Amino acid sequence: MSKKVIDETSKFLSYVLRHEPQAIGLELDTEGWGDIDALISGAARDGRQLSRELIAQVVDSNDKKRFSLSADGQRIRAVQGHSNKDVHLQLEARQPPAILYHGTATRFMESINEKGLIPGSRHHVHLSQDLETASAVGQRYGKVVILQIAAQDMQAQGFTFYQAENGVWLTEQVPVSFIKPL
Ligand code: HQG
Repeated sequence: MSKKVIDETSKFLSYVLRHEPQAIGLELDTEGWGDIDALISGAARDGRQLSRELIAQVVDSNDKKRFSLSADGQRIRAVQGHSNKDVHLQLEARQPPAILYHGTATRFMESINEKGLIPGSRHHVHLSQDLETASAVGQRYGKVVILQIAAQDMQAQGFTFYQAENGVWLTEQVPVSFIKPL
């Protein structure tokens, strides 16, 4: 399958599995799992040709491991990034490294300096362990600023951290006092 088809399918799967399953009449359970046959038939009604092979290829080749398959191979979910209100991943709290990074754009800094980091439409604020990822995330929105987050200090103050299956760190919000531009 061409890279173009794989990339387009990955974007489509992100859209339905994170945000709008109802757009193709797909039901997700609270853990975000959707039935692959229902996904394929829902997508077909929307004029999009998927197959189990294509889906498996997207899951395997995905640079950020955005999706996972159930052990029986019948279901698929996005591992982070959700905004859908019916999905509530039961993630285990984990101890974060001392510092985590968040890449954002300069134009958001005035508001971030006032309110801290907030999740926006997603369920969590997304943080990464490495600068490269943070930089790539920030670039999507404009001129990049990398923020250092004092994650262990936050945890000591009672904030909870989670790690998605693909390594992305998640927390509900980051108050201004724990944020320092790199
Ligand atoms: C910003 C991608 C103003 C925040 C990435 C970000 C990630 C504020 C934007 C995942 C703010 C939200 C998530 C405040 C935060 N005022 N702006 N108080 N607080 N923001 O896309 O973190 O490639 O929802 O800095 O890799 O950029 O799609 O979050 O710029 O893991 O798999 O509001 O999405 O993954 O944007 O990215 P997003 P994000 P995928």
